Parts: sequence; C-alpha cells; structure tokens
Amino acid sequence: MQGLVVLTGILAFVSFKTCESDLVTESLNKQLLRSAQTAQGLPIPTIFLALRLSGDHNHAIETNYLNRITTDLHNDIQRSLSQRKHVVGLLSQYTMCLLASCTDAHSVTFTVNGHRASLITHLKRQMHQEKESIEHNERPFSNYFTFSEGILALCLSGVRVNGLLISHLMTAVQHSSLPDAGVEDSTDTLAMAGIALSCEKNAGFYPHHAAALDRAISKIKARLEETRPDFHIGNQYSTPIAVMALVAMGSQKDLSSTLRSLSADAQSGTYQNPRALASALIGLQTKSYLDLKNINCQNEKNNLVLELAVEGVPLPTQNVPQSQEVIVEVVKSDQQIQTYTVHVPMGASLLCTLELLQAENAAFTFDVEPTQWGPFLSNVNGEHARQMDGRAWLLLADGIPLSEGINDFKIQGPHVIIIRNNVY
Ligand code: B12
Repeated sequence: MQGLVVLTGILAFVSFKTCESDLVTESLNKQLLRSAQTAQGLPIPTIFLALRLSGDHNHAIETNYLNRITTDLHNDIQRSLSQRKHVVGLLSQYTMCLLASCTDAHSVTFTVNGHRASLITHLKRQMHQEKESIEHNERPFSNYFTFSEGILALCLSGVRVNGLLISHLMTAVQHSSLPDAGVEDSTDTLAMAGIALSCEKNAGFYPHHAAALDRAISKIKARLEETRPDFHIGNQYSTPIAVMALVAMGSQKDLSSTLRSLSADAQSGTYQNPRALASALIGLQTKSYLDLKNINCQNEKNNLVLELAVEGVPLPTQNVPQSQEVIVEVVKSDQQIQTYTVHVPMGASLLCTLELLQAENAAFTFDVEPTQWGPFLSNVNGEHARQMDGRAWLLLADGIPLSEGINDFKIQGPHVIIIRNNVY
C-alpha cells in the first residue's frame, strides 16, 4: 500500500515535470544570475545557495559572487563580531555558502580583537547565546527561523551541537511557540525548523532523541501538508520554503498542484525580489538545503549563457498615471493614532508613497534599514521598532497584513495603509 502511495507521488511529480516547467526554471535561474551580476551592496547568501543548488550553472558569475561573499560579506561579519554584534544568521548562511562551494567551513577564520577563531567556533558561540536566551527569556536572541538556520548550518557541516539546542527547538514546535514570524502562521519558521530537524535526524547524532525528532517532524509535516484551496502553503513567499521542507522531511504528499501554483506565480512575475526568486528556484526544483551535503563541484554543467539584455525603448505615452488617494494611519506603541492623506501615481511603491508623504508633511518621518529582503521599516515618527526592541512596525493594506515589504508593495487603488507598532 505504502509502495502505491510513493508511486503515485512520483507519477504526480513526473506529470509536473514538463518542458514548460524546465523553461520556467531556466528563466528564474537566468533572472537570478542577472541579479547576482548587477546587484549593489552586500551579497545575499541565499542567492548563491540557489545558484549552486540548481541543475544548471554559469561558473563565471557564481565564482564572482562567491568572491564577494568571501571578501565583502566576510569583512562585514568580522566587523560585526568585533563590535560584539549578534550575527548568528549571517554566520549560518556564510557556512552554508562555503559548503555549497565545496570549501571546508572549518578552514575559514575571523580575527576579532587580535584573537583568531574559526567560523564554526563563532557560530557555536553565538548558538550558545541563543540557547541561553531561550532558557532565560523563553525566546532566542534572534528568532526561531534564524535559530533553526544555525542548527542546520552546524549539522550540514558535520558538527554535533549541544543536544539542548535540538530539545529547545523540538519543544517550541510541540508547544506551537514559534511566534516570531508574526506573518502567515509562521509557515516559513516551521519550514526552516523542519529542514533543520530532518538534518539532525538523518545525521543520527542523538539516538536518544530519535522518537522526539520523529514526533516534531511529523507535526511540522502535518501542518505544511495543509494547503490553501489555491494549493499555496502559507502565502506565495512561504510556499517555496514549505516545498523545500516537505522534500527534506520525506513527505509523501503529492506536490504537483503546489508546484504548478509556484510555477504560475513565477510566470506572472511574483518573485521579482531576488531573495524571493532564490527560494522559488530551489523550491521549483524540489530541492532543499539538505542537498548541500551532496553537492559535487566537479563535472558540473556550465550551460547557462545570459543573452545581452535588450534595453526597452519607452514608448511615448499620453496617459499620465492616475493619481490615487492613500490614507496612512500610524498606530504608535501607546495606541495613539496619527492619520495622513497623500496622493500618489498608480503603481507607485509604498516606499515612494511614504517618501512623498514625508516631503509634504513635516509631522511624518520614517527610516528604513537595508536587509536581504529590501528596506525594512524601522522607525516611524521618531519611534524605533526593531528586533532588539522585540517590536516591529507591521503593515496592513485595507485591513489585510501585507505579504510584501514597502519597496515591493505597489499602490493599485485608493488604500488605507496601517503602520502599527507591534510586539512580536
Ligand atoms: C522573523 C520574520 C519577521 C520578523 C522580523 C523581526 C526580526 N528582526 O527578527 C517580523 C515579525 C518583525 C517580520 C516583519 C515583517 N515581515 Co517578515 N519574516 C520573518 C521570517 C519568518 C524570518 C526572517 C529571518 O529572520 N531570516 C533569517 C535572517 C538571518 O536573515 P535576514 O534576511 O537577515 O533577516 C532579516 C530580514 O529578513 C528582516 N525581515 C523580516 N521580515 C521582513 C520583511 C521585509 C519585507 C523586509 C524588507 C525585511 C524583513 O528581518 C530579519 C531579521 O533581522 C521571514 C521568512 C523568510 N523566509 O525569510 C519573514 C518574511 C521575510 N517577512 C515577510 C513580511 C511580508 C513581513 C512584513 C512586511 C509583514 C507585515 N505585514 O508587516 C513585516 C515587515 C514590515 C517592515 N517593518 O518593514 C515576508 C517577505 C515577503 C516579501 N516578498 O517581501 C516573509 C518572507 C514571510 C512571508 N512568507 O510572507 N518578519
């Protein structure tokens, strides 16, 4: 009977794997290579991971991106470590990038205030701080997504971590206390936890944890196997990582409808943000970060050639974009509400809307911090809300939480935008 279920799953996957799906994957791969070639600022590790996990490659662009990771990102992490900053997420992602390029992560070192220690040693130290934070404050210093990423990076590197780290993650899963996501029922966080726990299960480091690992993985699997009527898991941006997690956890669920939705999203341009594009490329190829363990840097194809981008000549247009009225409501931490109105061209980003509002109205100010997903709104009207405060500015449009950030969300009509300072 089980054999029949597996066979049905395989057939269903084969039925998704068509010429069209290969073309979509190739197109995403090329978009990601372009973004790797042109992007300014610090490199984004997940972009490199997606390029490396892909079946198709452009070695020159990948090598160039890896160089930026081992210089610019390396130096940035070293600076942060010298300032005693908590950078567990970046340390984990850097470790995975080294694995993806078949480099021994143990050989990479940081010199901090005159002391040299390996990347893995720093990662283990910061994961220890995460553990202490869970024990004292009932939450990691970062969040459970990042905490899981740390466990995963160490596990993939063959490092047997303190068993309490795994226990804390399993407890959080069992008690449904992965609250940090605050977005879409923490699908992304559950998925990352599922990938990390599957790595631990496969590694077999903790034979006495085997039953508890199975229970936690089954719970995550059951949650992620619930799809929406349109076959997404969570929202469009969590679906790729949820697919990765289901693949990593060995789910028997037929994923072909979800993969078709993912492919349709990709074709309709949902994944413009390079960070989102990277996850979509991995998910569409039904791979997961666990595949980094078997990556083979020899005899890889070097088959992706980027055509010269054709500069589109903008056609003269008579139509001035329609102006839309946007009401912006700021709800501060003391629940005081400030309301503003601004008119912006149709299609303008929310970032652009806030810039116009700031220029027109001296009573409204805002600030952003750059992140891998783009600009993160960190300060509104002088009030900070960031990770270190355990608070965040959350965004809603017409009462519905946004599934994109201020740079990606576009004004498509008259909207009431709520910017609320929330505990998360
Ligand atoms: C934890 C988390 C949060 C926390 C971040 C707090 C913190 N600093 O710990 C909270 C709950 C505050 C949060 C808020 C939001 N989030 Co969020 N978040 C996540 C989650 C689950 C993990 C991020 C993480 O820690 N990664 C690990 C670290 C090491 O990598 P990192 O890239 O350096 O992480 C930083 C950024 O990702 C940043 N961040 C987190 N969320 C967002 C969202 C946007 C738009 C930006 C620009 C940055 C950003 O905070 C992280 C820690 O500093 C991701 C899921 C995912 N797949 O990435 C969603 C995710 C990134 N968030 C998302 C969204 C939509 C939001 C909100 C816009 C939701 C809303 N309606 O308000 C807001 C951001 C509003 C703002 N102020 O600009 C989407 C982004 C999709 C997209 N296309 O842009 C994701 C992918 C979830 C999803 N599937 O919908 N988020």
